[in-house]
Amino acid sequence: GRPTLAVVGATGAVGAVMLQILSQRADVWGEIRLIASPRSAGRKLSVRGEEVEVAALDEAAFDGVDVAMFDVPDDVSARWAPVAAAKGVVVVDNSAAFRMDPDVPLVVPEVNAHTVRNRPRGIVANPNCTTLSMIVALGALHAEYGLRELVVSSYQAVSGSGRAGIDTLREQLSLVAGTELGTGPGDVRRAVGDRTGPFPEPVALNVVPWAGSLREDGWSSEEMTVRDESRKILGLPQLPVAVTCVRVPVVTTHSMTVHARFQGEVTVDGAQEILATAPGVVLFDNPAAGEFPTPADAVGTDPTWVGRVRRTLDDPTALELFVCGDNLRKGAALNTAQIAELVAEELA
Ligand code: 2RA
Repeated sequence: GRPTLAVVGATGAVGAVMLQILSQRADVWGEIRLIASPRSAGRKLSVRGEEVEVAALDEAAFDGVDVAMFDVPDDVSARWAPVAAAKGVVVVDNSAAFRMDPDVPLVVPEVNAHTVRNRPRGIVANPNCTTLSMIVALGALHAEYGLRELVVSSYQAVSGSGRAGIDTLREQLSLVAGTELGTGPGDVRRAVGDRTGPFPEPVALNVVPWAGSLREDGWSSEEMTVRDESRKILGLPQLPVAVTCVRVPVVTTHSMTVHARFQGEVTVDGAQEILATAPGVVLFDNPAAGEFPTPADAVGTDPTWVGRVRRTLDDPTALELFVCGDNLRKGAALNTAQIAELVAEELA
C-alpha cells in the first residue's frame, strides 16, 4: 500500500503551509497522521479535503508510520526524531538539530537528491529557510560554472520566526500606522516599547541587522548556518562564504543579494540561460520593463525567483543577483515535502 505519513508540528506556521502543500501536490501518501504538542491535541485540521484530528506527540503516535516530517523546535526534534527513527520511521527534520551531523544528509532535491539515500541514522535534514531561498539558483550556476566564493546579504521575513514573528510585525504595524513615526531617533522604539517579540529591535518601519543568537567574533548563528549549510549542500567544504543576515518588515518570503565568484569568466546571457532552464527557478529579469522579483509577488509560490542578474563590473568571473523565495514553502514545507516524496518513491 501507499506509505503512511506523519506531520509532527502540524499546528505551527510551517505546519499550516505543509497541510496546504499536501493538499495541492500529486498525492503519494496513504494515511496522513497529524501530530502536535499535547496542548494542541484533539484539534481538527483539514488536509486533502478531510478533517483529521491532531494526536499528541508520544512514542505510540509513530506506530505504523513510514515517513515523518518534523516542523518543531530544535529541542523537540533532538528528543523525538531519534525515537521515531528507532521505530523504523524515516524522519525528514526541519529543525537545526541534525543539519550539520555528518551522518545526516542535508537535502535540496534540485541540487543533491542522490544524498537522501545515505542516512545511517534514519534522519534526513531540511536546510534553513535562508539557505533555501538562494541555494537552488546557486546550485544550477555552480553545476555549470564552478562556484569559488559567495558573499550574500539576506532580507528576511518575520515568519522565519514562526507565528510569534508574524504576530509581532502585525501588532507593531498597528501601533505605527497613520502616525508620523520614523522621523526622529528612537521614536519607533518608544512607540513599540517592549512589544519586540522574537526580534531584538522594532521591525516595523525598520530593518534589523540580526537573526539568531550571538556566535564567536560578532557573527550571528543564522550567518554561520547559511555558510555551513551552503558548503554541505554544494559539497564544497572549503568554499569562502560571507553572510550578513537582516530582518525586514515582510511577512513571508526571504530575499537575498548574492555576489558569486566562479572558476572562469561568466556572461550575463549564459547565466540567464542557466537560470531560465533550471528546475525550481524562475528568471524574472527585465529592469527596463520594471521586472524584478519582490517578496510581495513571490509569496505563496513554489520557485526561487531570480532577477537583477549582472556581471560584476570589476571581476568578469563574478555575478550579482537578487533572489526571492517563500520561506515557508521552498524554505520549509515544500522542500520537506519534496524530500519525503523522494523517500516514498524508494519505499514503493
Ligand atoms: C529565520 N531562518 O528566518 C530563520 C529561522 N527560520 O528566522
